Amino acid sequence: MTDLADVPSAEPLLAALPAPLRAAAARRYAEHGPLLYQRLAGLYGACPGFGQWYETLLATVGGLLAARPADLLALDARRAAEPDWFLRQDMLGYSAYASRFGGDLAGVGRRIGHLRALGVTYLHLLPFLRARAGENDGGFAVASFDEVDPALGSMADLETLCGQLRDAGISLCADFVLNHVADDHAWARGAMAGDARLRKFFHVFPDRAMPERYESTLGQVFPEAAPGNFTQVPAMEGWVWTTFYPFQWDLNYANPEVLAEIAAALLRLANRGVEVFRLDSTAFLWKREGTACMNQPEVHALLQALRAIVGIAAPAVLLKAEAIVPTRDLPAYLGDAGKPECHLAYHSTLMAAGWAALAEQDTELLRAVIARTPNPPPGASWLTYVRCHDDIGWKILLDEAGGAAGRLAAVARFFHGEGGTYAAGVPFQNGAAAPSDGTITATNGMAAALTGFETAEGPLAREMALRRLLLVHGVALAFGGMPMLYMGDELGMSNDHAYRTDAQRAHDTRWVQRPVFDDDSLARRDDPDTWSGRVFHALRALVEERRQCPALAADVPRKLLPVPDDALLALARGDDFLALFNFSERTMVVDLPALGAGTWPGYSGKVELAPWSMLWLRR
Ligand code: OTU
Repeated sequence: MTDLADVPSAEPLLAALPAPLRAAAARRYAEHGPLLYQRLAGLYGACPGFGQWYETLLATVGGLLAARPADLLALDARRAAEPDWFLRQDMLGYSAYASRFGGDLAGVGRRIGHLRALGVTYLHLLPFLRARAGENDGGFAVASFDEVDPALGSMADLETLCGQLRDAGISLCADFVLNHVADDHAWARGAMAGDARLRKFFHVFPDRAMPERYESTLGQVFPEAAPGNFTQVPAMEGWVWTTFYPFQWDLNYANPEVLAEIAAALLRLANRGVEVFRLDSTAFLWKREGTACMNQPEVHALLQALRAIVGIAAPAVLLKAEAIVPTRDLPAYLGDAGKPECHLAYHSTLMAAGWAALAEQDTELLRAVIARTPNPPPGASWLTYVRCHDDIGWKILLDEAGGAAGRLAAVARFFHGEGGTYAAGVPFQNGAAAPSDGTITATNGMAAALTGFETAEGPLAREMALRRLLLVHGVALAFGGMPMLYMGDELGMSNDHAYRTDAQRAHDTRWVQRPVFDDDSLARRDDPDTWSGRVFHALRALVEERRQCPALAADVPRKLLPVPDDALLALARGDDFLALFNFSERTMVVDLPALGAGTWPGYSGKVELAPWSMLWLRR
C-alpha cells in the first residue's frame, strides 16, 4: 500500500473548500488518497502529464464537494455514524422503470405509499436520464448524464423525488451506465464531427484487422439482435467498439480523461440526492487482446478509484456493481479489507441457481454457488434478487454445472414451457441455437409466469405457483445481503406481450417483464381472495419475518448444512436461524438432529415440508 507520504498533496482538493469541509476532506483524503493515487498511477502513471491530470482531478472533486448541498452533507455525517446501515435486516430493495411504475418521476413519488406498505427502504430506478432518440435499450444508451428524460421530468423533479423518498426512509438508487454512451451523446457527436480529443473517448479502429483479432476471444451479449462487438461508423471512418447494441459506444477507460469525466458526472448526480449508483456493465470496462475483455484487473483498479473518489466527495453514496459473471469472478467486485471497491454486487449466479433448483427439483447448483460464495469483506454485501429487468442468463452457471451446457439448456427449455411444464418464460437470444454447440438460450419472464401462475388451472395449481414464487424469494431474503424485489412480482403480475407490436422493442424479449404497473392488481393488494392479494400478503409476511430476525442482517455468517435429500436446501445464519427449503413437488420429512441442526423452539426430531415449501426456524 502506498504511504500517505508518497501521495501528492491534498491542496488542489482542499483549495475551494470552506474551513469545516476542508478538515473533513483532509481526513478523507488521508483515508482514501493512498489507494486512489496507487490505483490511478497504476492505470495512467505512464500517460504524459499524469501529475497535472491528477491535480486537476483533485480540484474537480474538491469543487463538487464544495457544491454538495447542506442536506446531503448532513446525510454524509449520518452515514458516517452508521456506515453499515445498508447491511441491516430491515433493508429491502425494489427495482422499477420510472415510466412503467409511475408514468414519470412525480408519479413514482405517488407510489411511495405502496413501497412503504411493502417495507421497501431502497428504490432502484432503471435509467431515467435523457437517452438516445429512437431505440435506446431501455434507457441504457445515455445521451446526457446531466438531463432527466424530458418525458419523465426534470432535474428539479429528481431532487424532489430524492427528498420525498428520503423522508419516507427510502434511498434512491440510480443506474449509472459506465461502459458506454449513446451514439448521440455529445462525446460521440463531437467525435463524429472530427474532434480529435473526443475521438479518443472511444475505441476506434481504421479497419477490421484489430476488431477481428479481438473478436476471436470475445463473447457476444446480444448475438441475435446485435451480433459482433464492433460497428462500422462512416463518420468515424472506422469501426467503433460496441459490446451491446451498435448505438452504444464503449468508453475507452485507457484514456484518463474518460474516467475524470465519468467520475464528475457521477458526483454531479450524487449532489442531486442520488444515494446509490448501480454501475451498469462493470465487467466490460477494460479491453485486453486475447481475453474475453471482462473482469480484467484494471476494471477493479477503476472501480476502487471511483470508490475512493466517492469516499472523499460524497461519502454517503454507495456503489453497486452489476457484473453478470460466474461466481468465481463476483467477489472481486466487493474488494478486500483495506481495498474497498463496490459496497454491493448483484449475486447473479445465486439468482440463476435458485431458478435452476426449481426446474431440476434439485438444489445441487444452488448449494454449489452458495458454497463458493465467500463472506464479503467488512462494509460490503451481496445484492440478492429473483427477477430484474434483464434476462436470466444460464451460462453463468457453467462452472457449477461442470461445463455441462446441455444441462443448462434443459433448464432453459423447462422455463420456456417445453414439454408441457408449468413455466411460461420466453427465450432470449440464441433461441434457434442447438445446445450441442455450447450456446444456451437465456430466459425472460415475470416471476409469476416462471413459477406457473399463467398456466395454472384451478386453486391447487395456483397454490403451487405461489409456493414456488415464495421459495425463490425466500432464498433471496434469507441468504444474507440486501434483497431486491422486482416491480410487479410483489403482486404476482403476469408477462406483458405488448412489446411484440412495438417496432423498437419487438426484437428484445426482455420487454416481456417490463409491464406497466397494474393499478387493478394494486387495488386487489389487500384482498386475500385474489391472486395479487395472496402474493402480496405472503411476501409481505416474509419481509416482516426477516425484519424481526437479527440473524438475517447481511453480515451474519452463513453456513450450508449437508443435506440427505437432493431437493433440500438447509441454510443456517449464525447460530440462531435455519431455513429449510423443499425444492420438490414431494412432501419431504427432514430429521433435524440427523441434519446436525439440533432442536428449535417448537421443533425437534422430524419436521415435514410440504411440496415447494420452506420453513424458517429461529432461536
Ligand atoms: C446491462 O446488462 C443492463 O442491465 C441491460 O439492461 C443493458 O441492456 C446492458 O447492460 C447494456 O447497458 O451484461 O453486465 O444479457 O444481462 O446486457 C452487463 C443481458 C450486462 C444483460 C446484460 C447486462
